[in-house]
Amino acid sequence: MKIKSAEFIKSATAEAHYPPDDMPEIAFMGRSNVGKSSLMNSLLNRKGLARTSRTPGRTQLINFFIINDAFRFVDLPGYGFARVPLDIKREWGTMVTHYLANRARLVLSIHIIDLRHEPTRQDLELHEWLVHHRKPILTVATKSDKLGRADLGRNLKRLRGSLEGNIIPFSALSGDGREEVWLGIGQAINGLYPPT
Ligand SMILES: Nc1nc2c(ncn2[C@@H]2O[C@H](COP(=O)(O)OP(=O)(O)O)[C@@H](O)[C@H]2O)c(=O)[nH]1
Ligand SMILES: [Mg+2]
Repeated sequence: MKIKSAEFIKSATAEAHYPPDDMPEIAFMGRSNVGKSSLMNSLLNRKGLARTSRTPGRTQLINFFIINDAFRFVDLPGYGFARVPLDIKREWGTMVTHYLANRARLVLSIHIIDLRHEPTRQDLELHEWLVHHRKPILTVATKSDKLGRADLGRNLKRLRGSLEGNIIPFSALSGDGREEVWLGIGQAINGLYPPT
């Protein structure tokens, strides 16, 4: 995919502030600090468009970006802070599932998981939610550069045993997996994902 333009549009917490549901959207989600912003920046060849940081941010906002004036990337807030109070966790669930359940033009949910570790309980809960609601899922198993060849193969096999659908190993450092992720996004925009 040639990126001609990529711009931040707006942040929202509630549906009233979403942009109109009038073009394909690709949503990115995962545990906070998993590498979500790094994946989005790598896909768009933009260093600072989706902010990356060492300290997991506390902002609980849905961020909309418009790409090539044709489709949107939607950055959903990360989950899984250890020290977040329960009511904020509930708020996360309500806000994110509301977005995911109500967007007619949501063509792909990109779930980012750390390839080094087993999926967390919340990773599995989100995955099950997406499967149950028949959302097209692409799992991106990130930070693959941190693993040797043998561990990479073993962890990927383990992930494929516990998650449904396509799983792509990815590294924001080397760009490995980037083209495969774009292939999935392109298919989704064209109504061809999951491929049969
Ligand atoms: N080695 C390596 N580090 C990564 C990768 N992706 C993200 N990181 C690092 O992980 C940390 C969190 O990344 P970020 O994209 O901000 O995560 P987010 O909270 O999910 O948006 C940062 O220090 C990144 O540099 C990757 O593919 N490989
Ligand atoms: Mg981020």
